[in-house]
Amino acid sequence: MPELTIYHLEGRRSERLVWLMEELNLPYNLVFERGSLAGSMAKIKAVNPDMPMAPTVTLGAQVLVESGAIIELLLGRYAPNELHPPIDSDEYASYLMWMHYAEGSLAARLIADYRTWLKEPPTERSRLVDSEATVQFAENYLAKNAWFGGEDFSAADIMMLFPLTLATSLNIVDEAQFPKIALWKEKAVARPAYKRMLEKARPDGMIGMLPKLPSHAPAGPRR
Ligand SMILES: N[C@@H](CCC(=O)N[C@@H](CS)C(=O)NCC(=O)O)C(=O)O
Repeated sequence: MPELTIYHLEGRRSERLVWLMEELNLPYNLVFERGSLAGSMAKIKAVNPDMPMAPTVTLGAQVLVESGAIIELLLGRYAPNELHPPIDSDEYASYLMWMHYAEGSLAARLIADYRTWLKEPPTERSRLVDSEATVQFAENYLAKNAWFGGEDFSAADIMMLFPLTLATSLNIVDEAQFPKIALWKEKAVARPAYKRMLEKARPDGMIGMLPKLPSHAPAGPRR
């Protein structure tokens, strides 16, 4: 495996890559400036001026972004039988759906609602699929499955933890409405590899938290 370096912002999506490498027991370098998101971002910009995002990783000479794509690449090349259900199973289809749902639908809608509601608190639910609907979809799956890849922990759980934590910690949705997600989070963060990730990648706890929303959209059926 070529040398892998993870350029990281504390408490942000780059934790996914650190967690993955800890689960797989594979080697990596971790680059960030402890306690300074701006300092860490300067390091990211130095290697990735075109698209300065966390995670940015270098794999050999290649510079890459998009956590989900990087995870799929690393598993496919260096750990083909780990952290996903068998490819010919129904669970694999669900696993792949959640791998992409995490950023494609969930994070995208959470962040869109957060930015809008920060300026103007919502008084009614959207007619379109909104944050609450995207989180409810995950809650419904966890009512029937232990993990986002079915029976066993998988990389889909690594992808889903960041947006589902964002959803409740920023008060984009009401935490009390999603008990299955709350239980799943407890199991995920109890994993030894997650704890090792925290020690290395978030040594001082969460820094630079965005402000919580004063209120989320009222619950209930959409018009
Ligand atoms: N879809 C990307 C999102 C990456 C992303 O937006 N990362 C945030 C940190 S969690 C970031 O770098 N934000 C900096 C900015 O938006 O300027 C992924 O999953 O890697």
